[in-house]
Amino acid sequence: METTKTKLASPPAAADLEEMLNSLPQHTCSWSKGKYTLHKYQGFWSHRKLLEVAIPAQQSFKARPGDVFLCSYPKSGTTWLKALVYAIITRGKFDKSPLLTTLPHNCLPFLEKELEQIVANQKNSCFAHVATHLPYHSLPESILASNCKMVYIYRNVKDVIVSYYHFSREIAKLTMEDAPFEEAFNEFYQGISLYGPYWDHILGYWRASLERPDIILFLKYEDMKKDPTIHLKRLAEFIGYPFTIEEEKAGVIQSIINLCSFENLSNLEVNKSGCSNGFFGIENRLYFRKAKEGDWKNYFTDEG
Ligand code: PAP
Repeated sequence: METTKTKLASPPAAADLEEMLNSLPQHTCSWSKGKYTLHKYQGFWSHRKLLEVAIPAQQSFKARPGDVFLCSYPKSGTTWLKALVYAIITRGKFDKSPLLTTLPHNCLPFLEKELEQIVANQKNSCFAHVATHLPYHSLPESILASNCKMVYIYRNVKDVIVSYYHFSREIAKLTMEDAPFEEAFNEFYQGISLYGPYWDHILGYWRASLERPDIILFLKYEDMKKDPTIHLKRLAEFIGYPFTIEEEKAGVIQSIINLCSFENLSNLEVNKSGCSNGFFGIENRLYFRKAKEGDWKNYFTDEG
């Protein structure tokens, strides 16, 4: 795994950041008709716009003990995890939950996009719940130094590839005919994908979790689908918001599961027709495609 860090002593000035970004290796994905370019930084691939925030975050972000980080490789269940965590920490008013009118991504901030908002929120609130796709080795050092808890969600890699293919193809506004799946698969397999290589990403967190099981919780998308109750209880307990017996009896767990289910969220007007993830102008519906385990079978050959 290539993890050589480009060390900066302090947050880079805009011109230095620009120069550094210009010097990074670039790759325009072959399936994308020139529309999807990734930059390689500290051994992983990302969009320039995300790096423009991630790099200063690495240098200046001061995590506090008690902050919780929701970590994932893209398309592994981030939207669901964000919705669940938000519903856990704001439980009590399900019929008026902001999740009914707001994209889950806008309920909890994302480190590589909303750094300024996160820092501003630190002045008002006790603890933050922040999402990130950064690999473990590239997290801001304060997250590790403060022993912040991390929840890592992962998913069958073949379904991740299919989900990633459709998401990035739609962002590039290409049809399936114009963006051959086989080419996207080959690049992913070679490690060239957003926040890829995939295996470096998952292994980085996995190895760290073996050393620090008390601060990193691994959740598997498919297990959560199969038995959401048990995993929601683990999640709530881990992030410091355990359910009381009274809450369990009152059906709070089931209410959260229902509120955050794909069926519920994907049918909300905001998630069907909104376009509120301003950073890239991504339509909300793109975060809610099928949510089926094993969709890869429709794309892979027997050898795949
Ligand atoms: P992101 O990394 O861009 O935020 P992420 O949420 O991790 O994406 O992954 C999107 C996948 O989660 C989609 O899978 P699919 O392409 O195979 O359909 C999406 O449908 C699925 N998803 C979104 N919301 C939910 C949910 N509430 N429950 C289960 N799966 C969901």
